[in-house]
Amino acid sequence: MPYVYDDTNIFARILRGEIPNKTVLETEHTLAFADIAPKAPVHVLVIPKGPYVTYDHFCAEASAAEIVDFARTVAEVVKRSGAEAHSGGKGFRAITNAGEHGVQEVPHFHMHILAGRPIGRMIS
Ligand code: DGP
Repeated sequence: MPYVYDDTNIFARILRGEIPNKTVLETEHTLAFADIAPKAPVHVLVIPKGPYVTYDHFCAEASAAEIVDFARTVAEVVKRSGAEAHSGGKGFRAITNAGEHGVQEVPHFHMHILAGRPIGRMIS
């Protein structure tokens, strides 16, 4: 089944400027902004500007330029938060939820960057 992107989702509306956001970083293909309900001292959402529903959709159909831009934006968000797992930072978690079993609420691919306190985990 093809991926079907619903452009009425809240992050599409943020990208169109219809809803305000606290932007952390913006590049040609990617937007990073503060989560509205932060679960940690650092809780940033990183999203591609293109219409991708889930991580696998993004990896399968985004251009190389979009994928590299996204990955580099994640790295820059981590660096700016001071949470690098090297050079003195205490680390972070990068989480992406997909679909019903992945408990995804907003159907526009996003990666949560959580840091600033020990972040619990469900798998070991
Ligand atoms: P997920 O379950 O992975 O789909 O998480 C969606 C996240 O999006 C959740 O942590 C709350 C956040 N969120 C929902 N609506 C808004 C909004 O309007 N603005 C911002 N900044 N974040 C939102």
